[in-house]
Amino acid sequence: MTSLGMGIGIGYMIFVVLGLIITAVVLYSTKRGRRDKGEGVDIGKAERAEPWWALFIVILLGVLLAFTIWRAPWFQDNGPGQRVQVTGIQFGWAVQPTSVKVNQPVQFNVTALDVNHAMGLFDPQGRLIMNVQAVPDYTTTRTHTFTEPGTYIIRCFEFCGYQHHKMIYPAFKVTA
Ligand SMILES: [Cu+2]
Repeated sequence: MTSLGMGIGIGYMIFVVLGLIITAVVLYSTKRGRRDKGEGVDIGKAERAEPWWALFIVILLGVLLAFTIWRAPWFQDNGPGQRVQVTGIQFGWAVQPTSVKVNQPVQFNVTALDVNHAMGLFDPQGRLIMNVQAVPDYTTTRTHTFTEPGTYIIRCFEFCGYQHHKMIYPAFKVTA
C-alpha cells in the first residue's frame, strides 16, 4: 500500500469514528428524557445563534475546499493528448485507437488479459522501435513521438503459448 493510500485509509477511519461520535451526541441530545424533566429550550437564544451556525458551516466548507481543491485534476500534467490502449490476449492484440498523428507524442498504455505478452512495435521499414512488456493486472506506460507516417506492425515479443507467432497486429497507422 502506498503512503497516500495509507493516509486516505486513516483519514477515512477518522471520519467514520467522528461520524459515530456525532451521531451518538445527536441521539443523546434529542433523548425524550431531558425534555420530560422540564429542561426547556430557549427558542430566542437558538434563533439568535442561527446566523452563527450558518457562518460556521460556510467557514467549514471553505476550509475543506481550500484543502482539497488542489487535488482536483485540473492542475495535473496528464501527459500527451494522444493515447493508445494496447491489450494482449492469447492470441491477438486489441489496439484502441488504431491510428495516431505523426510528430505529436503518443502515450501507449500496455497491458494483458491473461498471460505475459510483449508489444514489439515495428516501423514501416521493419525496424523494431519499441518493446514493452504486456503484463496482466498492470499497465506499462511508454511515450513515443512518431516522425514517419505509415503502417506500423505489432508483434508479440514474449512467448505466450502455441499460437504466439500469430499475435500480430498488422496495421497501426501513423498519419500526417
Ligand atoms: Cu503473446
